[in-house]
Amino acid sequence: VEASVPEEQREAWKKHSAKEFKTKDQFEADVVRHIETTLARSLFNCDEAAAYAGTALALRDRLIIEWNRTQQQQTFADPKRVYYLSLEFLMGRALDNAILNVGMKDIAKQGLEELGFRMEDVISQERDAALGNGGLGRLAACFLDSLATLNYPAWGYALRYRYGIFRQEIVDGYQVEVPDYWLDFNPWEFPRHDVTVDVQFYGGVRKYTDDSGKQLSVWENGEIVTAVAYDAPIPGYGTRTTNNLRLWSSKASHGEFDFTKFNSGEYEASVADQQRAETISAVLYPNDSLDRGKELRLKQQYFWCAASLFDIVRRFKKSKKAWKEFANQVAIQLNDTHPTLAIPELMRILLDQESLEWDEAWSITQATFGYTNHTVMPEALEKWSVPLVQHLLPRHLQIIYDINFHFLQYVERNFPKEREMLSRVSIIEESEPKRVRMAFLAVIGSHKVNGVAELHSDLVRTTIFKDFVKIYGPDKFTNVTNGITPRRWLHQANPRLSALIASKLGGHDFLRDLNLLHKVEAYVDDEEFRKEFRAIKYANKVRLAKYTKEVEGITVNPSSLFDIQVKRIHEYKRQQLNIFGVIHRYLELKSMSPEARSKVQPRVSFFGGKAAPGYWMAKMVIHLINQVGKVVNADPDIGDLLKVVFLSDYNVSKAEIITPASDISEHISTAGTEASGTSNMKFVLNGGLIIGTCDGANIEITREVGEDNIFLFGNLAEDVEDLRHAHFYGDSFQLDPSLQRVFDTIRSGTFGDAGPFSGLVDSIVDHGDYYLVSDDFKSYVETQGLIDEAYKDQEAWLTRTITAVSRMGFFSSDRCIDEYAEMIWNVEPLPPPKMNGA
Ligand code: BZD
Repeated sequence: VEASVPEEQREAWKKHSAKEFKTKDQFEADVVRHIETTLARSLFNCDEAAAYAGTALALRDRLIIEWNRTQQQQTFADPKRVYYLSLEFLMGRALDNAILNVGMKDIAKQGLEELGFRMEDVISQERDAALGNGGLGRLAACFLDSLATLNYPAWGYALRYRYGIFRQEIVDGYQVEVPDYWLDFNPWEFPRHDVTVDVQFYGGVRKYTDDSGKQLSVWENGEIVTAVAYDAPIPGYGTRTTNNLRLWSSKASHGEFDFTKFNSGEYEASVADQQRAETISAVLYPNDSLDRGKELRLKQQYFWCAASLFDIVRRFKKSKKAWKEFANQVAIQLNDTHPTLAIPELMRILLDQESLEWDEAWSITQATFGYTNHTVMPEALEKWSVPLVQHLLPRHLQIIYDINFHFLQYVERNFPKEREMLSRVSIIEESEPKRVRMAFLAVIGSHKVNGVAELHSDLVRTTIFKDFVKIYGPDKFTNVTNGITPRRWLHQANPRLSALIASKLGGHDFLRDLNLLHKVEAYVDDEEFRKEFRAIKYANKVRLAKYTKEVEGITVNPSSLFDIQVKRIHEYKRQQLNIFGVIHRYLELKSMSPEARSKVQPRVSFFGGKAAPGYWMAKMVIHLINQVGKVVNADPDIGDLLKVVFLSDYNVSKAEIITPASDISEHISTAGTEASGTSNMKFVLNGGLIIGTCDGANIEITREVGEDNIFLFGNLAEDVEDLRHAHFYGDSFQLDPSLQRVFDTIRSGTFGDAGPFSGLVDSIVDHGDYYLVSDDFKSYVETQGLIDEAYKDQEAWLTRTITAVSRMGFFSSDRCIDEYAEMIWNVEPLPPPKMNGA
């Protein structure tokens, strides 16, 4: 029962109810009050860290007022809500974003100055919330920003990892993983010690007959772990809607210690229990492309699904609506297969606890869930061993088998002549041991399945889920091309460009309606506009050069062409193609006459990204980049003509410095492997061009910006299969001579001990070149040559970049969210809350 203040006493509350600061003076007062009282510091010992803390706490007060009102409003109106279940939210920093979204930038900047601090320095004190690996986690974060901005009643659900993705250090050119203690000080979260859920593991299933003679199952005698809610406010831009991101933290169900055990002398056992429980939400798994089938990962998934569903069902039940209304009140989106256990969990609740009949429970479940696929690569599709699921979640395994039974019966009835199809589409793979195919369960348990770019969604329909298209018809499968939030990726990361655009468009409306950018195209020949646009790009490059000097100790010339590839390190993303191209460039430069060299376009090749700790090949790619950098950067023949930089510990806040500084960024995956990519959109939006393959969203970027404003190369997805086949069965293949020379140079020890690099070279020469590096090398190098030439004509280059920016409106995550809302969730925005007296 919720406590509520009686009507007669509410006047006093209203009088004292928290007020948000509106003026610089009020802002300063709040900051100083927090520094003096919350932090117990003073003007004699206030460093930048304390200034950050004080500012964050002042902003947080303000967010929390709007957050409370939004939640009250939503409780009152009880609209259909969206629940975005993602094991990852790569949020980055919150302070700058909060200041911009509530429109307090000038006040905060001036206020901080009056208190003796520079806003940039204060902001950079914050640690990133790095609760994600890469694109999937960052997409979830962009979606939260759009959901709030568009006033959709929406919650994110995830885990509160004590350690986010590891910090990357480079030692002797190798990646070293260091723990990320991001929670040391986190003003953005609110522990809700009163919002807990007990989650069960292991145990057994008992069948019984109730009073009415109905057969029921109950899951019992398991081990209980408690989930505690931690909430983080998600402010929309230019609206009072402030949504909630709820993160679950695990703790022992009996609190700190089991006192029975403790008092009976089993001190160690009691502590061990506690630690075992806390382990569940301790670490984010750093693998972004390989399913390792670890028990703790499955525990994380269930813990989070069970706590979130309990919470969602609890909220629904408060409204006293009938169960048939559930899917009219609740839309749950599964971000990849990681939350797929939510499907059997909802079934368990409906069947075992609410005593619904199977058919009704199933139609509610299917109507509730939508599933987003992010990869078609087989090694990344989750499959859990049946014995493991049986042991950890015995009741869920039964339900999964029942779902499969009903599904296969349906298939059998409808496709009686296609008996081989049954084993192909079965949720249970008949391997040794048997495995649960989570992607199939997600498809079967959802009413819509979407890919994240057009090509990817086509591949989803024609490859991994081909049979399901036949079974369910094509309408169940759809596309929602990814997008990015222009608030963080333009306004925040590139404030000067945002201001320039605003000055021409008469305000910042384009940040809420990115299609308005098309009006920028009218200024493509405007000399004053061009001058400022060029100056902004240069300033952003100077900023990255300064950062590179300070952090990596490498001097780069900001007048060079800045070529950037930052993303997770993976063979399919082909950083190896890039670094082989760099080596080729180096060798070409070395063999040129001074006269020829003087005509060469100087270039800096930046790389950044983390490798999964157990992914040897990816780690060797990082090593090769660093070793090449050491040799090239110190070569007096080369000077500024070529520099190679590995930017360590790539993360969201670094992306905000890196993205606006590119001339060219690289999105060069083997065609058909990169589901969408989202950094490609960020780079173009910030006035950089792309070198890319016909893959993922590159294709739609080309459609939007025009073929003249992007540099495409390489083989097409439709040819990949034949090319792979040729590597294995064709006549012994001839390596392109320049790639051969690159390999010879690596093997000769030019970049240090060649041993570590043998796997990289061999995978291409001896092991079938799965990612088709050799097939695309020539076209890649030629295209880089075209880029050098094109860049020399600075005026034409500028025209291309401005044109491209003006055509990027489609890639706002606001557009995605509206598509999800309409096609998948069937939810409407709720007008933002009114404030006191407003
Ligand atoms: O998702 C990425 C895809 O590779 C990108 O092409 C796409 O743009 C984004 C967003 O749709 N996938 C991931 O980032 N995947 C993971 O991070 C991941 C994490 C855990 C387990 C499996 C995959």
